[in-house]
Amino acid sequence: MTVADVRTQDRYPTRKGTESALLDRVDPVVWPGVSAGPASEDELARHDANGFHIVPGLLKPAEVQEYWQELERLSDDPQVRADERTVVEKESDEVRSLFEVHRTSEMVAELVRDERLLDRARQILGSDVYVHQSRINYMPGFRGNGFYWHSDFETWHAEDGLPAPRAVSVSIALTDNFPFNGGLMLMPGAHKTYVSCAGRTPEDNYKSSLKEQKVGVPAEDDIRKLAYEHGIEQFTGPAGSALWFDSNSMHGSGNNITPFPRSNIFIVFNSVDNAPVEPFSADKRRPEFIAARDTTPVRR
Ligand code: 6CS
Ligand code: FE
Repeated sequence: MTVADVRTQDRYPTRKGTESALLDRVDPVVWPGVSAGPASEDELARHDANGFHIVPGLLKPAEVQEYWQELERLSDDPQVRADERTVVEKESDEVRSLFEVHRTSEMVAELVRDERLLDRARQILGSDVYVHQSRINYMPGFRGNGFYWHSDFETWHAEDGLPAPRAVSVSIALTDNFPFNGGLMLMPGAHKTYVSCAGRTPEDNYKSSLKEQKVGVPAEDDIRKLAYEHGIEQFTGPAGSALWFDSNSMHGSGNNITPFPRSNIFIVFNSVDNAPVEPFSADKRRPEFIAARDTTPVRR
C-alpha cells in the first residue's frame, strides 16, 4: 500500500447512512518525532492518557488584557460582523464565533508562532505543524449557546478530509471559565474510541452546524456508554489558562445564562503529515476559512 493509499483509505468511516458504532482509534495520541519543547513528560503522559491537559497561566494577565481588547475590537468592527467568517447565535445576533482569526488579527498570528503554542503543538504531533482552523468562541452572557457532545476529528475527517486524528486544539481562556458559564466538558480517555456517527452530511452543512451541530453528533446511547466508562471533567480556570485537547476528544459545553461571558481563543494545529485529502463523507470541501488547505509549516 502506498503512502497515498494510506492517506485516502477511510480508516474512520462515519456518516455512511448506517447506525452509529464505537470503533477503536488506530493512531497515536502523542506522536514520536519531536522531543524538544515546553511540555513535560508528565504533561505528555496525561495528554496521551486523557486526551487533554491544562496549562495554567499560559497567558500573563497583561497579555490577557491585550487579547481581550483585540477580541472586542474585532467584534465591534462592522466589517468583521458582515464577514462570512463571523457566525452569530441562532436566536440572536450576538457573535458566536469568529473564524480564521490568525489571518484577521496580527496579534493572533503572533500567538500562533509563540513557542508556548507552536513548540508544544510540535511535541504532541511529532512534526512540523500548520493551522487547520482558528476561532474565537464568544459564549456571550445570558444568551451564549453551548456546543453539544462531539468529536472535532469526526467533522474534520468527514467534511475536511483529515485522514487521521493527528491534530490538537488549544483553547485559551480570555475570560474566567467557571463551571456555570459554559466551561468546556470532556470525557477523559474517550479520545481512544472513535464514534462513527449515523446519517449523512447535508449540502453546505457548515452554514448551520457552526450555529448548532446536528449531524456528526454521537447517539445518546454512545454518549451514555462513554460517560459511564470515562466520567466527565470540566476545564475551568482564570483568564489566561489554556486547555490542550486531542482532535478526537469527546467534548461539549452547556449554555451560558450567567452575566459572565466565556470567551476563548481556539487554535487547531494539524501535522503537515496529515494534510487534508478529499472529504471522506461530504460532497465538497468546506471553505478554507474553516479548513485550511495551505499546509505550509508555521515558523517562528
Ligand atoms: O465544524 C467545526 O470545525 C467546528 N465545530 C465544532 C462544534 N467544534 C470544532 C469546530 O470549531
Ligand atoms: Fe469542538
